[in-house]
Amino acid sequence: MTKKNIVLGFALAAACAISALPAQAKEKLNVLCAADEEWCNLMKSTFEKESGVDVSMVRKSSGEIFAHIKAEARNPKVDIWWGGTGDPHLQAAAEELTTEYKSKQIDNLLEWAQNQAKEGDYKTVGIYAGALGIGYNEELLKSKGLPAPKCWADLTDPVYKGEIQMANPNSSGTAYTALATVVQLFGEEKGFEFLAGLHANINQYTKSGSAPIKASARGETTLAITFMHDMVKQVKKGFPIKVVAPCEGTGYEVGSMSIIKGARNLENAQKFAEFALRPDIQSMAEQAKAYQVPSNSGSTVPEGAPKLTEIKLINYDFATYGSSDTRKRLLKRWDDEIKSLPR
Ligand code: S7P
Repeated sequence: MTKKNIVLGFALAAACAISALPAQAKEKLNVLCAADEEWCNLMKSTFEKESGVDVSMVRKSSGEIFAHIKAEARNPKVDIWWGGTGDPHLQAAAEELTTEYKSKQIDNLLEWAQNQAKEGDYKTVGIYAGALGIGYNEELLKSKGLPAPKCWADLTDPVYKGEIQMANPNSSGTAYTALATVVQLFGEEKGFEFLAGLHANINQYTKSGSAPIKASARGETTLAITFMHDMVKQVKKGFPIKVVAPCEGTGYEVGSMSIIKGARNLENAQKFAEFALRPDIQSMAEQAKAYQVPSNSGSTVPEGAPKLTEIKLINYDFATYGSSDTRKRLLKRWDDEIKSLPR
């Protein structure tokens, strides 16, 4: 055997040995996302490109995510919960389902986002805000000869029988915000009387909070109760949707993010949390047609986002309505006294 052949033989053996080694495992992150699918996907692809981390992202509604992480609490597979209304994030914090993480950017966040973090002992943080409203398809409303609603109270008028859609507050954070809003506006007894009147006019309780305004845009329901920014999305798409800020005042959400207690990919979850709070990343929301108000004071507010300072907002009590006891009790009462009523 020549010297050249021996060298070649060694090189070949080394190459075989290297190819037999297991491929370096890719860094991973498991995210549950409660914002609209388009925004979830943009966050996933941008983070993957920037970090090289392999992201598995699943979209679910806020109440469903809460139930998911609670069911998995002993053996969590999710690392971070991004988006969705703040109340179930606060409930998760109180039930120790999520873990403390104080972002380096906390001082750059607007007051409502910092308050959310303080309220949840830094086991959650605000990432955006948006107000609840009434939306309707102007063409459909006109063709049916229906009056334009201005107030929550209008929605119990029998002229709207079968014309209104909202989500189920058990699965949807949007609909829980609606439930908590009317209870805060009218008091619990009167709030439930209103919900019973509203129920008589509901054509469907959907699973996802933004589904009713999408249905209204398609002409499948005349009116919808959703966040106003979800209505703006349909307006921007060219649908004849009218956005109404109810005359009595309305509730709002502090969309939040929480790292799951026992996250297997904790470092990557923290990396994602910092990424999601950055102004350049929050300013990308408009690309995904998301019109919430971002939480970082340096972020650009999307063109057309409902101006929270111009809407009559209630002083939404996040501590009470995000607490385990109140959320569980109100949902049970809604199931027992409203959902079961005939329509
Ligand atoms: O579409 C965006 C948005 O309205 O969806 C979130 C919502 O909680 C998720 O939908 P569900 O009502 O189905 O839970 C909001 O946080 C967000 O603004």
